[in-house]
Amino acid sequence: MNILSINDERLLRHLRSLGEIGRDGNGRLVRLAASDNEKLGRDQFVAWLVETGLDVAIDRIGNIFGIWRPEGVSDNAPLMLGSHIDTVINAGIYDGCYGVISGLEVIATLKEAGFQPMRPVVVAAFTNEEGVRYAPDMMGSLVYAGGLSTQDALASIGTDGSVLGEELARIGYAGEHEPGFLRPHAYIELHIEQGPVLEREGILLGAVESLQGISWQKVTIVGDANHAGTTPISMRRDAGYAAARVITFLRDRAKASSTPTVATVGCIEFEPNAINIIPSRATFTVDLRDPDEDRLKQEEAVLSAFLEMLSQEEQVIISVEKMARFEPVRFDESIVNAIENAASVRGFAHKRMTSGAGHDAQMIARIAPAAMIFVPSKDGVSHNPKEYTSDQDLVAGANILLDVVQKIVAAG
Ligand code: HGY
Ligand code: MN
Ligand code: MN
Repeated sequence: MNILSINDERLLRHLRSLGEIGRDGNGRLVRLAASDNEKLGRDQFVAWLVETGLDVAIDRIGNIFGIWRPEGVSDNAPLMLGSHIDTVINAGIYDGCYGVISGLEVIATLKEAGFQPMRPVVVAAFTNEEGVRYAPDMMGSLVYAGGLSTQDALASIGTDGSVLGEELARIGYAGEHEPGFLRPHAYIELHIEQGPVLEREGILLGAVESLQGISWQKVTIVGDANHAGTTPISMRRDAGYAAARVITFLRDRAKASSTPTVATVGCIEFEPNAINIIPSRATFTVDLRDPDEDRLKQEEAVLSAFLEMLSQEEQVIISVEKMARFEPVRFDESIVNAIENAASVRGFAHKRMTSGAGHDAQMIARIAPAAMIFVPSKDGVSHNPKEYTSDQDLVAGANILLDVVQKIVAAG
């Protein structure tokens, strides 16, 4: 059977070249949603879409779509591929970009081979998947799936005080299409695993069948500023110390647990943030995740009870703001099967997995059958410039995406 393969050199060249776009003065890759740096990445992606002969559409939340509409099938619901090209701070070059570039590469390969799909094929780059500048994460795909109104999303205030809608307009990506304007027949996202499982088990492909629940909260603790030298410990209302107790409580609880629950405090700020003043205010984020919804709910309740106790004990005022909350998602069994079969045909070792990270697929799964394909991450590292996946694994993953796409669009 003649098995098509993607153009390895073009895939890797596009990936590397996008990885060089949006580096700051220290050489760190920082393409935060709707920033000038991200605009540069968006512009490059759109240029590649045009080069590939695709129609380009941008919706009101700035999601970018490259659409291949072969003659005679353009009215059928499209198969959608994609991911995101915004990054975290000091990012690697594969997170998100690999799925977008591979989706483009699969379409280019099929077009060059004269393949005749029974439906259009679209590659999407969703806005603000990372949620670093504007919460929640996976925002563009969440809006696309109807989980957040376009208006509310555009009104989001960033960590830098900017307004998302104004930023999208400023960088020229406030599109005119209504989010959701293309109802996908199915959605497939190729992504690096960003965890240690595949590498540790020596397996090349992950057929991702589910994705864990995510809870993001912002906690504010208010105490009293006072002199670091003259104030006896017994008289302190120390917001900084109280925050430290929360961080260690979360870590100790997750560490002691036999469940896959994870807890992370990624951002923290003290006020007035001076060496010789007891902090009057501590603001920090809590990221809780668990594949089981009931357990995740329980972890949220346990944290809330701990904060209640802490506010009494330390005589501080504690308030919590919900930033994002997504339940665990199960992906489409038939697509997961197709991924496993494609891996078997190519003789690639594969396993079913749950994703620890959030992805656009978990949002698009609300409006269409969806699933993901993972390839290994070296040392399980991601959200870090050391993020790395071998060229061989990158190409293998893109070829599996190509095989699954052909299977899905060959049928009516
Ligand atoms: O938070 C996440 O899991 C994703 O990287 N946005
Ligand atoms: Mn990602
Ligand atoms: Mn990420």
